[in-house]
Amino acid sequence: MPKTLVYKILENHLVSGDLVCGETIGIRIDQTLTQDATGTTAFLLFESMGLGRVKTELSVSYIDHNMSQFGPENHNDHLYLQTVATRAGAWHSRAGNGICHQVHLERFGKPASTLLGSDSHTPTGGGIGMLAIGAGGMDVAVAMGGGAFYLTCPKVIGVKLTGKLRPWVASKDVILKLLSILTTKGNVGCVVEYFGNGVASLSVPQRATITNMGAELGVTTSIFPSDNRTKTFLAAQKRGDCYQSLSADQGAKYDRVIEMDLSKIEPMAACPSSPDNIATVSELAGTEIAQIVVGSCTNSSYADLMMVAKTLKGRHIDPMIEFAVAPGSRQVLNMMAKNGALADIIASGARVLESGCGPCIGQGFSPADGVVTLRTFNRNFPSRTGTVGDQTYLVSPETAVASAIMGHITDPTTLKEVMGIKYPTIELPSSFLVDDSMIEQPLSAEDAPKAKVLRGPTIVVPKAPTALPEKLTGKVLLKCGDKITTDHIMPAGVFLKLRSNVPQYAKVVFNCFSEEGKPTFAEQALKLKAEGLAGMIVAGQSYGQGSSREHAALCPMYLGVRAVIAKTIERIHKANLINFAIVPIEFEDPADYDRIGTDDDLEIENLLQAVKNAETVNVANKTTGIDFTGKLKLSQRDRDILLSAGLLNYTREKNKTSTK
Ligand code: MIC
Ligand code: SF4
Repeated sequence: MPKTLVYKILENHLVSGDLVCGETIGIRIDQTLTQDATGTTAFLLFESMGLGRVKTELSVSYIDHNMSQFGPENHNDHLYLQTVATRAGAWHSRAGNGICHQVHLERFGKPASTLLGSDSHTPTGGGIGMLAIGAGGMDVAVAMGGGAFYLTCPKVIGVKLTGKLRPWVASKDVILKLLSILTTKGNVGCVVEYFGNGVASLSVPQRATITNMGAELGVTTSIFPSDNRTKTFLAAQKRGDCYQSLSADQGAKYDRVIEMDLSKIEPMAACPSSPDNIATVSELAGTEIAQIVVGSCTNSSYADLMMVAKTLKGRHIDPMIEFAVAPGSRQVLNMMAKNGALADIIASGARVLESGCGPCIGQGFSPADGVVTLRTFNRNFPSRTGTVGDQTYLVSPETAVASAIMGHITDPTTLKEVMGIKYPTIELPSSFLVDDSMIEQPLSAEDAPKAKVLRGPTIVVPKAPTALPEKLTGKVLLKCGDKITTDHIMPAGVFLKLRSNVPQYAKVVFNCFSEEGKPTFAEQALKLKAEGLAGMIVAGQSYGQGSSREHAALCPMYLGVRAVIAKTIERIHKANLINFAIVPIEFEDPADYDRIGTDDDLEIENLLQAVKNAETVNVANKTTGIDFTGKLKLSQRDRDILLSAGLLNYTREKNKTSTK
C-alpha cells in the first residue's frame, strides 16, 4: 500500500504498538532538544530518574529563552545546563548562539530522523523532513535516557501545494491561510504533510516557517518532503552527508486533503489575540501601529532578514514606530555583519536585539498601553508581550518591513506601486558561515564523572506528586472558557526566570484571572490543600493550547490540583497533566459544562479504580446535586503513569525492575 511520508518515518521508528490510526504507539527518538526555560526541569528530572548518560544519537541543550539576566536566576540556569548537559553526554548551545529551532535546523537536523523537543515549536524540523515533535520536559528526559516516546498514531492531513508565491507574499502567509481553514482547535491527533509540485518552489527556511507555526494548529507535527532543496540547504551548511531523499509514495492516501495554490495566496495577518483570528493584510491596511518586531523561531532566518535589510537599504523607519530585529541565530547575525546588511538595518533606525526568543516570550520590548504591535512571531495570546490588553498582529517579515516604512499596516504587494520598491529576491548562499564555537561538545564517558555540575541556589529540585487517592474529594478552583492557553495557566514574561523554582513560580498560576482584593488562585489552592481537599479546574474546549511548558501541570500539581475537567484538552498539555498525576477528564456531554460553577464541591467516589480500568467516571456535584459523567481517554501507559503517581515515579519503578 502506498505510504505517506509520516507513516514511513513512523514505521522505521516503531518500537511498540501497531500503526493503526488512533492507537497508542511508541517510537524511537533519534535526537532531542531542550531549551533553558523547560530544560532545567527536564535535566533535573533526568537526574532524579537516574537515567545515567544520554542514549540518543544526539541531544542538544540550548539557551535562548531566558537571557535578560535581571538577577542571578538566568545565569544560574545557564551554568547548570552547560555543566549538567555536557556531563550527561549532550551538546550545549550557549546563550547568544541563537534560537533552538533555528540553530537545530542549521546545524543538526537530519531528514527521516525523529526529534523530540521540550518546546512546542520543535516541528520546525519538519522543514527539513524530520518527524519533529514537541513534548513536556519530562517526556524529553525519558527520551534522552533512551526511552520511547508514546503518541497517538495520527491521522494525516495532506496539504497539496501548487503554483509559486508571488513577490512580497511569504510562506508565513501560507501557514496563516491554513490557520484560517483549520483553526487552533480540533486538530489533536493529526499530522500535516505537505506534498504537490508547489513544494519545490519553497526553500528549507520557508518550509520551516510553515512547520514551525503548524504548532498553532494543535497538530502533533507538520512535515515536508526531503528533496533537492533540502540537499542544497544541507550542503550549504556543510552537512551534505546528512541528506536523504524522502517523499510520500505515489497515490498515498490522506485522511483529508486541502489544496492550496501558492500563487493565489495574499499577505495575511493573525489579529489580536489568537493565531487563528485571520484577516488579509489588505483588509487591515492603514491601521495605525507603534511597534514592529521581526524575529522569533518563525521568521528570523538569513533569507528573512536579508529581505528586510535590502528593503530598508537607504530608507528610514517611520519615526512614530519602534522597529526591532532579532536574528534567529549567530550564524545569521554574523553573515549579515560580514556582508554589510546589518549596517543597512542599523542605518534605517532599527534596533538590533540579540539572537534569542526575546520579545516573543515577553523578555523585553513590551508595547505601550493601547497601541498596535506587529510581530513576525507565531503567537499573539493575550498579554504575551508583557503588556496587559496588548494588540498584537502576527505577520510576515514582508508585511512588517513594508509597514515600518509606510508607518501603518501596509500590504507589501502595494509597495512597488506606492513607493516604487521592487521585491528583493533573496537566493540562499551556496555556503553558510559555519562556526560552531559556541556549541559545547558532550564530555566523554571517561571525563564526565570528573566534571562538576554547577547548581545555583535558585535551582530547586521539583517534588514528585503523591499517589492519587481512592476517592477524590475537592472543589472547583476555577471555571474557565475555551482556548485557555498555557500562557494563561503559567505566565512567562517577567516570571519566566522562576522556571527553576516551582514554589516561587507556582504563586502566579492563573494570575491573569486574579481580581484585586481577592485571594489568588495559588492562595485558594494552597488553603484547600491544607484542608486535605483536592483542587479541580473546569474548562471549555481546547484547554492547554500553545506551549509545551510542563510548569502548566507541575505548578498546579504543587498547589494540590488533582483533576482537570474540560470539553477537550490539547495533546502536549494532556500528556503533561498525566506526567504530573493530574487526571484529565473530558465531559461526556459538553452541556454539563454549563451546570457546574466555581467553588462547587465535587466528588469522584472510585477514582483510583476508574483510572485502573474504566472509560468513564461519575462526578458528583455536591453543591448542585447534579451528577455527570466524565470520560477518561487514557492509554494503558497513561493509566500506569497515573497509578504510579506520575512519570518520575513510573520511570524510577521501571528502572528498578529492569536492573533487578
Ligand atoms: C513558547 O513559544 O510559548 C515557548 C516559550 O517557547 C514554549 C516553551 C516554554 O514555555 O518554555 C513552547 O513553545 O513550548
Ligand atoms: Fe522562542 Fe518564541 Fe520560538 Fe517559543 S515561539 S521558541 S519563545 S522564539
